[in-house]
Amino acid sequence: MKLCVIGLGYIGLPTAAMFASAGHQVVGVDKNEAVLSALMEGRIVIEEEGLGQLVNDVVSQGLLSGSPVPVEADVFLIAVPTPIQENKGADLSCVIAATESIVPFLRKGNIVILESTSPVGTVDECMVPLLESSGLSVGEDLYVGHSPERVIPGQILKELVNNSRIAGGVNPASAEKIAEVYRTFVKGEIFLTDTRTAELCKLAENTFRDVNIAFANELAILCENFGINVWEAIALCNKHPRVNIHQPGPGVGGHCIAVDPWFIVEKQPETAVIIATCRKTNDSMPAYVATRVDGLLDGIDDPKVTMLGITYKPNVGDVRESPILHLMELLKENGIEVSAYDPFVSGRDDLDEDIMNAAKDSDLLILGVHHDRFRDLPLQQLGAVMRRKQILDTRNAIQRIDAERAGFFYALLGEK
Ligand code: SAJ
Repeated sequence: MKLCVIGLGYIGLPTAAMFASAGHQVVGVDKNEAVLSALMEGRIVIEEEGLGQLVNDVVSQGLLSGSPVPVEADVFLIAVPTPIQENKGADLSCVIAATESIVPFLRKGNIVILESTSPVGTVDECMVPLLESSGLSVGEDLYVGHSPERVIPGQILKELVNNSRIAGGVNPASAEKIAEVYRTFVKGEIFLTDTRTAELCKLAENTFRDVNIAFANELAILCENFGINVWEAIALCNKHPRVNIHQPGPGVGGHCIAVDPWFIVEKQPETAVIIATCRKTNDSMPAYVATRVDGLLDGIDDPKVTMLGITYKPNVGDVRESPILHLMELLKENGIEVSAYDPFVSGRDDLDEDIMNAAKDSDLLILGVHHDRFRDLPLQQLGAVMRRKQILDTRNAIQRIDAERAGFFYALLGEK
């Protein structure tokens, strides 16, 4: 098959490369010059295990190439950003522009798949009229639908192949055609449904996670007030065969879990009450952690804190919507000097490249992200350069006994 993939970001590029490695002819389209020129040289500008090698292979085999504009193809796949606006509404301008850009190239029998996470109704109400401006009828001449991805950054290539997928079509024939396209490399099962159900499922999957994280975060504060260690309580609860309470933390980041629930709220704000409340609970965690920091710095003149980890989740370099960046802003607004260290991030002026520099003369270490390599911090050495030996663990990642042996006062989110 010949595919034209519009949008070469975290999802579009790995997906394009996967289709190419299955032997299809793939043209990747992106308006970002840097992405295209890197692709022409078989290089990538995002970071994902194994992706660089895969792209290099399929580009050198001539199976994947880049273009600033769409080309005629059998299948058009749209994987462009659907960012959230200030008013928490979805910004569909990229989806609209991408859809308009392929209209001149559409031919009878083509398949058009939206992969971008979008509010319910985006395909039917937003894309279909634009596609029909080609004079082709959607459902008969064109097979159209939505197939959201479920991959987790850091495991994208493995999950693209092994995860099951939903193929939501404007009609059953479209759903089947979309499933056929993915079956050329997806080993996971492909479930057929309609477009609106597929759009809702993607949002519901991530909203389920956000609501459960909010429950864990609320439990953490309740347990502090009860004088209970929430981490111990959750671990015991989860011994129940049907209970899976998630992990508390300093907030919810990333461009998925922190965003997708709002796409449901936007459409039915009067009904999506629990969903909106949980979003606000998770978004209130940086401020809550800031109050714990204030308590630990009480009475200290010109305090300095050191943030260990700034990414939105462990072991990746992605800082998008990171709650730690929000926490750092709050602390600076409270007149606290903030240094930061993250082994997965470089080239930021608010980061120290060296952990000992970051900790120098500091009054408090804050464990913000539970990167695996933070499990055995050089606490003795860090304590030796600090003004006060205190650590606030927001992820239950540090052993209290290790911190206390190194002479630290150990504080934990979810226990007082
Ligand atoms: N988090 C917690 N407590 C938890 C789990 C996560 O505080 O128990 C926080 C993380 O620290 C992070 C945020 O939530 O800040 C999101 O973390 P995540 O592990 O959900 O990672 P994502 O956003 O990269 O991946 C999610 C996944 N969705 C689900 O697990 C339902 C992934 O499968 C999706 O494909 C992805 O969103 C997406 O792109 O939609």
